[in-house]
Amino acid sequence: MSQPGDYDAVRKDIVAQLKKPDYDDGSAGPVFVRLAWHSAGTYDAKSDTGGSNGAGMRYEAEGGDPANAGLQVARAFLEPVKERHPWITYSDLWTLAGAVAVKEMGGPDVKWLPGRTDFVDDSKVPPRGRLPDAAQGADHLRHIFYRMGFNDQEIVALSGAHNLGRGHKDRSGFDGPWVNNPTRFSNQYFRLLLNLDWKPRTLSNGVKQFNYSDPDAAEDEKEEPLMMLPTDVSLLSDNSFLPWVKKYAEDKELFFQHFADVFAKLLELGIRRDDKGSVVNTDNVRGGYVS
Ligand code: CCH
Repeated sequence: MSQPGDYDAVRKDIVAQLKKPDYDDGSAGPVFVRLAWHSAGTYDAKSDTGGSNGAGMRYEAEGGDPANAGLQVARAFLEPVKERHPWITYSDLWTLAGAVAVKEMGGPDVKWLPGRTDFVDDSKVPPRGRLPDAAQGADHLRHIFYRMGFNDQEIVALSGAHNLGRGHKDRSGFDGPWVNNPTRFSNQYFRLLLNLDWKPRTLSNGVKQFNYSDPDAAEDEKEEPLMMLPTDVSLLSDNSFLPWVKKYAEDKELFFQHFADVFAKLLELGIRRDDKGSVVNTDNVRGGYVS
């Protein structure tokens, strides 16, 4: 067991959990990023509820939300880290795992601060339905992300996380990776979104997505098709989103800077700190928490 507060020791053990030769594309990194995002993406600025405080996904009410299907895998991968550092809260561990995974997969340093607390029961778990629905379009993205306090540029920067990982038929119903190397953080998602010919495709489960297959590949060399969600493709037909897709496709450094800022902001939603960085009060965690 490490000293309470030794976050570097926790970071090292998260890194040690990333390599998973028999899982997906060989890394737990993408699913850690998704866990961090879904833990935070329930935030509602108006009522100041939801957000990464509380680690509500430990309870059926949030963990069993179909929008969170598959994230139990990420939580299970992190359980040995919690066992070695029992002093860290789950809410800190899940958000830190997202930041560490982005960096380890070649992305930017994401500023991360500790101090989140875990719910003692499920009475403050946010209602279901606050996470985005991939079958929808630009209006829906605005509805969801404006609720958290993000603007159009930030929505596009956040979408760049789809450089990582894949859709799973047994989780969301979508199928396939967005890019050829889904465990390497880059701006490839934006370049492919802009430049490939995305064809609508209805999968055998009735789910509608967009696919691309290299038409020049020989039959025996055909790779798994790449995919885009309807929400991803909606970024192309929106006058305010499209310029940012183009900027991030052209300028990897700009994307990395903006992604680092917006991912850090996401992980902090609902958390207030003093000028030393200590959590002072979180109105949305009034009562019912353990520290
Ligand atoms: Fe996402 N995402 N995401 N996403 N996402 C999925 C997978 C990942 C939407 C839908 C889906 C963000 C925004 C959105 C990741 C990070 C982020 C899947 C497939 C769907 C569906 C899930 C499955 O089947 O396993 C929608 C809609 C939005 C709206 O904007 C944001 C923001 C982030 C992070 C900043 C990552 C990473 C994955 C891959 C997970 C994996 O297991 O490989």
